[in-house]
Amino acid sequence: MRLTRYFLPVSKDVPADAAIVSHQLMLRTGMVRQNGAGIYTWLPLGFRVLQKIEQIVREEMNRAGAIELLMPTIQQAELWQESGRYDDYGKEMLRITDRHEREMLFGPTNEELITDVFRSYVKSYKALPLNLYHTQWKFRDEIRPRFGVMRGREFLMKDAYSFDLTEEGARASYNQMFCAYLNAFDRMGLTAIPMQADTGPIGGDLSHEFIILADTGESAVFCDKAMLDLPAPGLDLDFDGDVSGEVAKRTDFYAATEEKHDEAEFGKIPTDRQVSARGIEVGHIFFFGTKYSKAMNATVQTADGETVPVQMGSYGIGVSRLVGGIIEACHDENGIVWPQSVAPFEVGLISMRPKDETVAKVADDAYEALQQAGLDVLYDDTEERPGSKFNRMDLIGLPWQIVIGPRGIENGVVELKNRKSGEKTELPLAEAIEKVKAG
Ligand code: P5A
Repeated sequence: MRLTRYFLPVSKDVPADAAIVSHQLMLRTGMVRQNGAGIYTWLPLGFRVLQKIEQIVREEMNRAGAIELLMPTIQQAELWQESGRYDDYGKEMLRITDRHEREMLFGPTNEELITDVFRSYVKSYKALPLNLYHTQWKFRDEIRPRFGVMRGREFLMKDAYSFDLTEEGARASYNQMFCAYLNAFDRMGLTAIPMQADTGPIGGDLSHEFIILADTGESAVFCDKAMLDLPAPGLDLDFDGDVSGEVAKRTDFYAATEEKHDEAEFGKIPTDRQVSARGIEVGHIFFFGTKYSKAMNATVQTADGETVPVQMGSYGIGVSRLVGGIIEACHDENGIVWPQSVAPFEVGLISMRPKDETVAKVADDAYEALQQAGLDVLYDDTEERPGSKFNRMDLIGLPWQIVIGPRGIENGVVELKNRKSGEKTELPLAEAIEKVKAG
C-alpha cells in the first residue's frame, strides 16, 4: 500500500480523554474513531489488525475441530424468555422493538440462539461431539464503557459452543478449547494465564478466564509466577487425543481472579513466586452442563434410545479487546511495537527522496519485490521530511522498516531496522526480505 493513496489519519496530539496508553495510541495512529460511548469505527489500520487477530483465532478454532458459522446480531426476545435470561440480563441488554411491536435485542452473547440451531437439527448422539463458533459483533450496554476498545459497548467476540452427550465428553471439549486458546494467544505474542473465574450471567460451575498481565488491567489477579514460563501446548498438539495433561500442567498451579481468590491457598506458594497483579481478560470459557439445554429442550437420543439433555459449554475471545490488550503489552516511548503475526503491515518501506528519480525508481522496485515475496508493505512515498517519516513509522509500530536513500543505492544496500530492538543493518534488499520473512 502506497501511503500517498492510503487513509492513515495520524495525529500528534495525545487525546485528553484517553486514560490508558493503548487507547491513546489507537487514536493517535488513526486505528479507530469513537462514534459514541463505547462505539467505534475501525479505520483501515485498525481494521487490518482486527482481521489478523480474527484469522489467528479462526485457524486455532478450526485446528481444534470447531466449525464456523455466522449467527445474526439481532435476536428475538422469545428465545431468551425460554431460557429465563431475558429478565436476568437486565440493563446490559439493548432491547429493540420492531415495527410490528415485536421484542428484539442486539445479542450480548449467543447461548440461546445456538441452542435453538442445535435443537432444530440434531436429534441423535451420533452427531456428537459438536462445536460451532462464529466471530460476530455483540452489544452490551456497559454502565461504564472505558479504555477505548477494551470495554466497549459494541465489540467483536469469537464465541464457540460445544455439545456433548456426557459430562465427561463436555469436559474433554472444554479442555480442547483451553488448549486452543493458549495456542491462539501465544501466536499473538501474548502470555495469557488461565485463572479460575466467576461465571456471572453465563452460568455453570467451571470457568477459566485467560488473563494477560498489565498494570492498566481492570481485574485484580493472583497467580504462581511459574505459570508465566510455561510454553503453549504447541500447534502439533493432537486434538483428537487426550489433551487433559496440558490443562493439568496449568490448573495444578494457583491462579485466580479476585472473585475466586483464596488468600490461604495463595499463601502456600513460596513468597518469591506469589504474583499479585492486574490483568486484562482476553478470553473466558465456561462449562454449564444442561443449563440451557434443559430450559430450551435441546435433547438427543442415546444409543439405548433414551432422551437426554445435551451437555454444553461456551468459549469467548474478545477479538476487539485484544487489539488494545496487545498494545498494552507491546509498546515503548515511541509508539506501538506490533508482534509480526498481528501487525497491520509486516514492513514499512521509506523512500528518503521520492523527488529524486533514481531513489524513486529503486524504492518502487523494492516495493514490487517485497510484495512479490508475499509481504504486507506500507510504502511511505510521501514528500515529507525524513524525520517525520521515521517518527510516524515508529509510532504505528510495524515490526520492520526498510529505508531507501542515495548512499545505500551507491553501495547496493538498504537499511533494515527492527522496530523492537532498534537494531539497524545495511544489507542487500534480497537479504533484507529474507530477514523480514523469517520474522
Ligand atoms: C463465552 C462465549 C461470554 O459471553 N458466551 C459466549 C460467553 N463470555 S464473556 O466473558 O462475557 O465474554 C467473552 C470475552 O469477550 C470480551 N468482552 C468484551 N470486550 C470488549 N468490550 C466489552 N464490553 C466486553 N465484554 C466482554 C472479553 O475478552 C471476554 O473474555
